Amino acid sequence: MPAPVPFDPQEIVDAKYEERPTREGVTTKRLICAACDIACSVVGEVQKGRVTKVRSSDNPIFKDNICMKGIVAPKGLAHPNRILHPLKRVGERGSGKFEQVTWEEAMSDIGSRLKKVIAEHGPEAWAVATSQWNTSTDHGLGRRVMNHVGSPNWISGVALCAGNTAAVNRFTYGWFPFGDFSNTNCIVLMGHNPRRHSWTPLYNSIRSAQARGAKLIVMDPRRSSSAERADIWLPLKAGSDAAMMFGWLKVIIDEELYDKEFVDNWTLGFEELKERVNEYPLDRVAELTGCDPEMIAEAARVYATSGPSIIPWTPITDMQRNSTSGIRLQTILRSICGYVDVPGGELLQGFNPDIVNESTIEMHHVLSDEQKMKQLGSKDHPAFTYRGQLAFREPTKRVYGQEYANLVTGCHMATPSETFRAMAGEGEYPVKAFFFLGNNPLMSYANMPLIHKAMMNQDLIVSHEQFMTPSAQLADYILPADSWLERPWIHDMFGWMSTIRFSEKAMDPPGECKSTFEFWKQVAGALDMPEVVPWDTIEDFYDYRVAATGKSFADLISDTEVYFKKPAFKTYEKTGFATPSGKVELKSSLLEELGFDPLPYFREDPPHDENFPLKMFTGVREDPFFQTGHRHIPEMRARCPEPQIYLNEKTAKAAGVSEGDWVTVENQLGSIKALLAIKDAMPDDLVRVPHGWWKPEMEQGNGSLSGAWDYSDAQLCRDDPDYLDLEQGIPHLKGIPCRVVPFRSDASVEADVKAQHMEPAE
Ligand SMILES: Nc1nc2c(c(=O)[nH]1)N[C@H]1C(S)=C(S)[C@@H](COP(=O)(O)OP(=O)(O)OC[C@H]3O[C@@H](n4cnc5c(=O)[nH]c(N)nc54)[C@H](O)[C@@H]3O)O[C@H]1N2
Ligand SMILES: Nc1nc2c(c(=O)[nH]1)N[C@H]1C(S)=C(S)[C@@H](COP(=O)(O)OP(=O)(O)OC[C@H]3O[C@@H](n4cnc5c(=O)[nH]c(N)nc54)[C@H](O)[C@@H]3O)O[C@H]1N2
Ligand code: SF4
Ligand SMILES: [Mo]
Repeated sequence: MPAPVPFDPQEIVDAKYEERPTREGVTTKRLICAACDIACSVVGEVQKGRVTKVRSSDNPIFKDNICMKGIVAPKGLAHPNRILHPLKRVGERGSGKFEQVTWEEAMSDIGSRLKKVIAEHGPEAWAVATSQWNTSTDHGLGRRVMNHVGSPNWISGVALCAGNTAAVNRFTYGWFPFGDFSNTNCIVLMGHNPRRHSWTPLYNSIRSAQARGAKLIVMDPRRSSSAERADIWLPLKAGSDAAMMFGWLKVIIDEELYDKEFVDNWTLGFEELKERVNEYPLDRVAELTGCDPEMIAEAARVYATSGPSIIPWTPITDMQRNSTSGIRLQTILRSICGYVDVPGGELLQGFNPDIVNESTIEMHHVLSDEQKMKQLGSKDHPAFTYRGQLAFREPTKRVYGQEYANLVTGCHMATPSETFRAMAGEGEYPVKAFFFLGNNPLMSYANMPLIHKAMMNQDLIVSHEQFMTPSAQLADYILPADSWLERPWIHDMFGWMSTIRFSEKAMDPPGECKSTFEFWKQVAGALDMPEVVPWDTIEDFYDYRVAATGKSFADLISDTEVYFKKPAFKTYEKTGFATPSGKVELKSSLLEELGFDPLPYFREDPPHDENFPLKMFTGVREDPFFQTGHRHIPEMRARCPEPQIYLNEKTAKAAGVSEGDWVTVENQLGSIKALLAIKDAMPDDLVRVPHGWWKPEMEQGNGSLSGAWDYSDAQLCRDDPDYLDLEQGIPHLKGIPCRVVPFRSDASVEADVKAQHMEPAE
């Protein structure tokens, strides 16, 4: 998620400011924080070659954008747990025993073992998992090396967070829009709940918009802090967002609140859509969502009549069994209300023509069509795979000047579940080598037991990491990664916006830590293809990327904080939309070709199972940590020492548990333990499960995996067919059946599972 920046370059230019004075011996560097993935522009104070402080920017545009995770970063990254040297596994896989080796020794062995896997099983037997959010300097080089080797099997956390939404948005209008927060009249948050210390720039943008008079509509089963500030709060049932949007469309179409001219001139499939929408009268929607029909209608009217309004991207609809329909319904609402590519609406910005974008660096054209079609997940859940996105090549070239637009890196991915199945020996073909960078794969997808099995079944696992995560504990080699304080960075807003920002290198990396640029350069060398990453240094590589600006990277970074393309609106009037028809496809020709319903729909929940009477969701991110990280920092842990689940009083009572108890949350797949916090903001029968808990202080290696087997939510996240989205194959993390019981040991959970003859999910 990139931080919203005002879309008008003039505002940036006008934002003249003076830097605050610093103490003697202190120099400052302009940085982009990567302690989370929203990328605030901040300042690093450097003393004697080390960053001693991260503080807010003096630029009035950015000055409020900082949170506790950014401020504590110099301390967190200097922690003794930081991995400083390459490590090689010496005991059994998962024994947690490693010895120090050199980068040269590691890379030489990695090169020969990877070549062996490729020779035996084909290049597709090599999978890579990353999360572009964190690796930050990968810049598409991983895909580039993989494409040259011939492997399509790249997966990422973005499959559950914005990358998949980007891919699905293309089916309707060919690009992934970004909301114009600075000028909009109404903001609709579907669950999405930015806070002062959770995606701070978005929180600030929403607050500023409200202060200007913009309306706020929130859909959230829980009375979240955003819900408390909203003009309208729709307390819908978890997982029912797509049904809610059908209700909105019913009102907007019946009451003719849509933009008729835009619909007539620029959309296809309106009549069919109308028929589908008629299957969702408000009383049915009220039943599916649990919300009052009058409130549903009122919210729809406010959205449709406020003038340019935005439905910002939300991770909530990225993680539902109706994800594709949910995301498509958002695109349809935006389109028929006439909010696409207008000021205050949803901006289709395209690439910045002056910077070599990551999609170009990735060189997708060198991977043969035959290898592309082998991408795992292509057959059953193709939406964001090469197969699903292939037909965008021609339209994307027509509108955006190049065939491949890997927006948010999510448009040519393998599906994670299919990849782990193949790694576990249960897939279409074997995958035997697995690399991960800036990703904690064991805990960052669904079905942790399967992922564990998959990792234990590998011939070679390589991790590029800063810390000894549970996933890294299973690796053959762990290579020490640098951090955002220790390298320069070009932030291209994940290709989502045309704004480019720059971050300086503030200090040298400690020990033998190296960037992902170095990592991929060395992997290319070890595979005897050094020409694939031909630049000597990261600065050379950046000079190549910015050459069209007429400046070197060093000059640009010293002059420029933000680099803009001139804003343009309604460019589709000249080029058409980047869809096969050139129109907004309310009925998707491509989903139809792929064998799916071309219109959105709502799949109702599987039948209620009285063994698991509650529903759980993963989420409500914790302020002091980012995802599975940061648990090692004492100042942060003190704020949130243990994983907590939330229940309301009534539900807790029915489950026989009370505030402060250790409890077990369990379902057909697994169980976790957590402390119970009673929250009256929770509705009946809903459980909040925190994401990403492990304890770096606990024993490493198989057995505990530093507490991952005790606490990680991925043990409860199912990926059997009932709980996967059909088109994308991503799991349902918002409304999974479960139960909460007083804490009990694993052995007693297992005995109970056997006694009830419960079949574990696949
Ligand atoms: N079960 C389950 N799965 C989920 C979610 C969930 O709620 N439940 N949430 C999803 C969401 S929203 C997201 S965004 C993804 C995130 O999933 P991940 O991308 O796996 O996010 P993190 O848990 O932050 O793990 C990132 C790892 O990168 C390391 N790292 C940080 N900076 C660098 C760097 O500069 N270089 C390198 N090499 N490594 C670095 C950190 O130490 C950390 O171990 O997970 C998704 N997966
Ligand atoms: N401090 C901190 N900040 C973070 C992160 C972090 O780890 N720490 N992670 C960042 C990342 S990568 C992400 S993706 C975001 C995620 O952050 P948000 O987008 O805010 O999402 P969540 O915190 O997962 O959940 C937000 C809300 O969704 C509601 N909800 C649950 N199920 C449903 C449903 O089915 N429908 C609807 N409409 N609402 C539902 C919950 O009640 C909750 O209030 O946070 C980012 N910000
Ligand atoms: S919100 Fe906090 S952690 Fe995220 S980029 Fe901004 S300062 Fe860094
Ligand atoms: Mo995310």
